[in-house]
Amino acid sequence: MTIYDSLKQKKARGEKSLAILIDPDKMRLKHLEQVIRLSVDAKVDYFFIGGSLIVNDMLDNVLSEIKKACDIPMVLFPGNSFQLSYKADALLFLSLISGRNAELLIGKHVITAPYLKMSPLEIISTGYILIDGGVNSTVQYMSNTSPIPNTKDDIAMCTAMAGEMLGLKLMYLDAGSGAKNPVSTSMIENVAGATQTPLIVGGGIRTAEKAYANVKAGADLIVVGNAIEKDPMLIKEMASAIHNQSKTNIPA
Ligand code: 1GP
Repeated sequence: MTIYDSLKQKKARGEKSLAILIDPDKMRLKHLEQVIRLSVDAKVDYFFIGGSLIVNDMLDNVLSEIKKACDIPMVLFPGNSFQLSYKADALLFLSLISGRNAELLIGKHVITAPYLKMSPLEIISTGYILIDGGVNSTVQYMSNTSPIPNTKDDIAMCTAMAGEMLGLKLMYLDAGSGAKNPVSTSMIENVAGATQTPLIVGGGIRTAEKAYANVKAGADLIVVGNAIEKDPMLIKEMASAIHNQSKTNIPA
């Protein structure tokens, strides 16, 4: 079964998923081993691999390490068109629909399409919606776009609706890595209520409580990066809160 089909099936069954975001530049291999081990134990659903800017050439190494150690699917979440590796299982083909930078809406896609067509990767078209996270994020700077203000639920909702009508298969609400303010539950509720595509939410999620609130509000897949890099022991409680959709599993 494809990763996209599994996401749709889980959505239909009301099951929620956790993806751990691994920035190949930031993660040391020793630390990676620990993150993989804890992720397998906690039944983490996906690894997302990517960063806004990758300076060191560690992408292939990181993918090989993960593949050697476990079966958790690896999804490329590319910050740019150079972040491509056939060692992954799938790629989020991101269109930055919150922005008005034609290159990131369609331009880069035209250039990469023939390479992706030849690749064994599962390509998942994704409406990437950047929300103001209260800090100037790397994505904001690199993409030269303005994020949607975090109180403007209606803009996020209409953007996701348009993305779905254009045929994008997933929506990703992202406050940006290291966001001070993660995406609000009211925005998640509004977007989830107006669209049928699986909904990914990430950026600045630091606690199991927030992850739980997000899935209750309608997010299907929660992405956590920074918080796990700082404290890999969080993986277990995040996964438990998301999979069980229960506050009782969140340690006090
Ligand atoms: C960023 O959604 C991801 O694109 C994850 O953000 O690193 O803040 O968890 P964090």
